[in-house]
Amino acid sequence: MGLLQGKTALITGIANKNSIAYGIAKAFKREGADLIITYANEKLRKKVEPIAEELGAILTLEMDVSKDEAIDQAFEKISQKVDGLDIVVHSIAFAPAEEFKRPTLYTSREGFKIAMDISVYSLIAIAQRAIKLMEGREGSFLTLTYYGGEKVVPHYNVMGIAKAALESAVRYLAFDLGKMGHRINAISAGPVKTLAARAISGFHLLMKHTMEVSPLGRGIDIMDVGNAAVFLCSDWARNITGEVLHVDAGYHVMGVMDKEERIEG
Ligand code: 0WD
Repeated sequence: MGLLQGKTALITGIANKNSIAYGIAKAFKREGADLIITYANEKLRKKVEPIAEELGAILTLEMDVSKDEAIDQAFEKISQKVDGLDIVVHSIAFAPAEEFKRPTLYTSREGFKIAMDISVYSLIAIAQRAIKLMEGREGSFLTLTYYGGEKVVPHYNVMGIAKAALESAVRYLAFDLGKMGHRINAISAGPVKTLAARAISGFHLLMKHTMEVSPLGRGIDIMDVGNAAVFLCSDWARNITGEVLHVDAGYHVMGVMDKEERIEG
């Protein structure tokens, strides 16, 4: 029997088969979960519908998290389809491309607002609706973050600020959701080549550097994240909440980064 047998999971943030959320959905499916898959807009529909079909999703629908009414409408449709929800995966982030091209010092007010709204507030907005479908269950929320929220990663800029806020939101929400018996955690994933990652200048150098200096000396893939997500959203993790789990081949434990040392040692 799969680790998520009998659970219904809402998965956001699949843009294509490179998306981290796709790895999570695949792993969830393997473990027996029923999947509800959302896509951001009409443009992504054509890409996401065949993926959802391949995964045997029980419902596939649009949910643009920048609008409260759109989130309400999506949850209305979800509540018509299922009795309840056990798992919600928030795998969404966005900042205007210009914000990755100039120093953080010159972040625009609008760019800051958009990054925080789509990448952080959306988690809170989704949680507000999802808890209504989690009554009587031990629900589990999961979001995706990156090391750039803890330390300076050149070019990550306003998204680093947003990830720091997101990780803090996970802790505050853990407190509120815990009273209802629900959990929330984050996975801090190492760099993965996705659509969102392409917006960040020098991303390939970042990937190379991470692979060279991380303790395991390799990169990660979306199934690494998917498998960790299965654990965090399963009953095996029922006393883990407010946590940020790094799936990064150990990169975050390094202080001095000397690739020669790792290779020769
Ligand atoms: O190296 C990486 N790729 C890492 C990504 C390392 C560590 C963390 N992450 C995080 C990202 O910051 C994000 O929170 O993982 C999450 C998923 O990102 P991803 O899988 O790297 O990127 P992608 O495949 O592009 O999926 C992100 C999706 C959007 O894709 P596009 O590229 O179309 O912006 O977020 C969704 C959308 O599907 N999204 C929205 N969904 C609903 N409403 C919205 C929106 N308004 N905006 C973006």
